[in-house]
Amino acid sequence: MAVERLLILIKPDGVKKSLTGNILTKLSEAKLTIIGAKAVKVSRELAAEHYKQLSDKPFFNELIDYIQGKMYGAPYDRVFAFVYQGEDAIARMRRIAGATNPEEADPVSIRGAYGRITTKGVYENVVHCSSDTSEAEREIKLWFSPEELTEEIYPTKIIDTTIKKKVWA
Ligand code: DAT
Ligand code: MG
Repeated sequence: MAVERLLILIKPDGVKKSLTGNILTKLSEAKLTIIGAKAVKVSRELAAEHYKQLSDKPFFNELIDYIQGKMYGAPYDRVFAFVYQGEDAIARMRRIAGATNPEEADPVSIRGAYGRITTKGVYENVVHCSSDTSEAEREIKLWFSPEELTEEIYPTKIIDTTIKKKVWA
């Protein structure tokens, strides 16, 4: 079995329900290594790029509002993003996360235990979990820059830029 990486997001419903600790404890059963971690206020652009394969779905706009935490407002309008690495990481994490539809998910999985379907039909399923290695690579590169990860998992290059950058005053 190969070493894999994947993106995990604790979505705004998980943040609002104060489930971060419970979710990380449950995920630690997979015995993987965290190689990146941060809190993110999700822009509309990032949300749409993350879910671009679903852009033709009737629930797309609600999905974008949901991952941005629009309905929760500050201080819950954020996600916690993690990159995990280890043997067979994707299948192991998806098993712990549970099925996409929280009503169909194993009741002891994260989504089965903590997810719900809203009256608008949005699956509030608490976590995002990459579903295969190519999706994982796309998502990790979208959410993290090389210097935010402790390991160099994909090739990098050095470029000259004149971009203005915010630093501590
Ligand atoms: P997963 O998150 O399990 O990889 P996905 O990639 O197919 O599932 O969909 C992404 C998210 O979109 C999912 O976590 C919840 C939402 N979603 C998917 N199918 C849905 C549906 N039929 N109704 C409402 N929301 C849905
Ligand atoms: Mg998916």
